[in-house]
Amino acid sequence: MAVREILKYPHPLLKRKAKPVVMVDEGTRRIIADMIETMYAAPGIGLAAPQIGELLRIIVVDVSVKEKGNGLIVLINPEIVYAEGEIVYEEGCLSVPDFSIEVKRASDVVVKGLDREGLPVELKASGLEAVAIQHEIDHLNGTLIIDRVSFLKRELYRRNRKKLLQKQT
Ligand code: QAP
Ligand code: CO
Repeated sequence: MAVREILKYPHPLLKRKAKPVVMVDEGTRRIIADMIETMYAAPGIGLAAPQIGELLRIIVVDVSVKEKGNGLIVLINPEIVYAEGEIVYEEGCLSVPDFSIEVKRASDVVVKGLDREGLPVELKASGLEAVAIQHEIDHLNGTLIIDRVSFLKRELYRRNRKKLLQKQT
């Protein structure tokens, strides 16, 4: 396992639609192991494969505060099959540092996909966990929270990040 570099906005890969995993094999499990390690190292509560440069439909989520690994969700080819309710949460993203925005999403979801063995799974999530799953599925479709603000605000953020990066080097 390895902590991988997290791609940051405006990296072009983050805008692309990730491809479904056709076979869950050792390579897939290796990517998942790296995603988990990278998420905990950050630390973050969710990560999508494109954030580490893998254009595949895989997400990991762990919103549990203590007992690392206890609330871990790994989903391959995740699909929301049922959604209800509303929740507004101030979201951040490891790929969009120093930015947050209130997003309205479903408060309760049922999501299906494959587990690390390639077996079908279906799970229910609510609250923060439901928010995290929807946020990570957005990544698989090339959508970031920064895409939810106006063009002008996005350009301002981009310009400030560029300046900051130049100062660091
Ligand atoms: C996605 O986000 C998410 O800007 C996961 O300086 C967000 O783990 C799911 C993070 C909101 C549910 C609700 C962001 C850490 C972590 C930052 C994250 C930062 C440090 C974000
Ligand atoms: Co994110």
